[in-house]
Amino acid sequence: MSADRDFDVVVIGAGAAGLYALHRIRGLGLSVRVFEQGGGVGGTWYWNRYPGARCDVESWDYCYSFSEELEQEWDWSERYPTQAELERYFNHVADRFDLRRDIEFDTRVEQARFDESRNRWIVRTSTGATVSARYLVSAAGCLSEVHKPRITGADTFAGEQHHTARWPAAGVEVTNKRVGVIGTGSSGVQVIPQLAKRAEHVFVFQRTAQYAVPAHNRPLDDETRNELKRSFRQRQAFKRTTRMGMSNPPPAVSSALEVDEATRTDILEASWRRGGLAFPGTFDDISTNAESNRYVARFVRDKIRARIEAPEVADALLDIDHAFGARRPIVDIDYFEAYNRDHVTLVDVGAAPITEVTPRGLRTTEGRYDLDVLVYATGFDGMTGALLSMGIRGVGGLALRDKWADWPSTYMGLVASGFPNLFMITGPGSPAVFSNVMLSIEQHVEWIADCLAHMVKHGLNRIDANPEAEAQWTRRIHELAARSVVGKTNSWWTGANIEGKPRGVTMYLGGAHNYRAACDEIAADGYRGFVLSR
Ligand code: NA7
Repeated sequence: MSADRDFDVVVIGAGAAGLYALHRIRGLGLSVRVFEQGGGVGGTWYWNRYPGARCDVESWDYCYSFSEELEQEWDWSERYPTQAELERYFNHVADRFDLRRDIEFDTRVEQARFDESRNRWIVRTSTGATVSARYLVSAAGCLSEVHKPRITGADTFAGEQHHTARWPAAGVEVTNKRVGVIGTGSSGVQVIPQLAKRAEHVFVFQRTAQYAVPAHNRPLDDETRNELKRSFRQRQAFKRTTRMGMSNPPPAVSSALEVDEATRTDILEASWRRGGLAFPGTFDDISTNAESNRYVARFVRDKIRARIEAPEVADALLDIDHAFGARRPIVDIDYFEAYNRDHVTLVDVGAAPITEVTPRGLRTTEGRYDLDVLVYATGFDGMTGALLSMGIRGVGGLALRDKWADWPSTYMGLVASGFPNLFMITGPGSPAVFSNVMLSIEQHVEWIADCLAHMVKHGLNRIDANPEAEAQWTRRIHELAARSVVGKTNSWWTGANIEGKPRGVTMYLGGAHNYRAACDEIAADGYRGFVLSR
């Protein structure tokens, strides 16, 4: 395969990671090409256009920190930014840093093969083009490969059907329609109350009951915005010292067990009033101490129960079979209240599974539901799905899919041995989604850019991971996961939602601050654990 064009670096994806990678790597004086399968920038925030779609990390944390000017000139309108606002933000970033001229939209990377004789990646795209690059940087995202379960008869449905992550830009008319929603993860929890505002009837097909924490969303006033701008540097510095990379205050006490019942309840009440993703960090030991976890889980259930009028509906919504935090916490806005409306029906498909989709609707083992619109809020093939969809082949023609058949091992989540010059941004083996992903993206991009600068400076052309260092790092990932409740149940966090996928937590759970320090140390130590050569 000969290349039509040659670049120093090809970046896959023009979401948050790809945009910053382009900006930063271009700043090194290297030639960069970005391929983006969507028609615009923003990644997750380009695709997830369903009603109610918004980030559940606060706007002041879910943004870049590399440019103080950018932060000072941009005004967030709410505590949690909507999809539309985030899409505007990423478009603003693309324009402000003049990024579009190096991005090819509507172009998917279909194959990438490492040419060992030249130490270059040969990349083939969906437009039929073949390009070569010294380095390939995957900014393909942790939650971008859509998961739509195979249900018998799915194609026979006569109404409209949409996945939340492929929602039409023109919207979907649900007024006076019977709508079915499969899935009650973060996407389902956001879309259901919105659909309920207009639909004639909403049937929610819930397989697994889940905890959720209230968002307490609010508009941001000028005073708050000015204060956020004033404290920019201080907050950025603080975030880098925390486990999750967010500017939430640290817990008042570390263990739920070190205080008496009344104090514990007061602390939980205060944290609940604040809401959002800070709640799982109310105490340090929620994810590692079963007793602390039980207290918190009971508190959350009681809070949720108080929001639901019908006891039998509350029972079904609270029939939760896992510890608090074992799955990705959900942040809700008016979700449970939706069930207090007569035209919203919860269908327990854990007890009576979906058997088929018919032209008229959906069948379970116990009932039939006539529908006009069917919504799949069924999530993603997380962490590795996008990377594995691309036909990546490394040294000796080894497919990444084969290397990762049993486990997606990497060194530091950055490079997988046998796949030289391929960097992953928030790849498996890094904190990735178990942290403020915007901050983790910046950390990876900056580390990668520094590494590229080092390679150029020293006339080096090839970087691979040492297999022994990779094996050791992978053991560390497993050890940390074994100590935590995180992932102690089926969900996308453990790959359990995808048939045939290896099971287990692939994220580094040791804290984003510790991970950052480890990456910096490795670089300072001459890229220990990596093999750099000409
Ligand atoms: P999630 O969290 O993976 O949720 C997917 C939902 O779809 C979940 O409730 C699943 O039930 C349900 N699902 C999937 N397949 C089926 C079938 N076959 N039958 C019934 N129900 C099914 O995806 P989201 O998009 O909501 O959120 C992903 C992340 O985005 C989120 O964690 C945040 O980080 C942002 P299950 O629980 O597997 O029984």
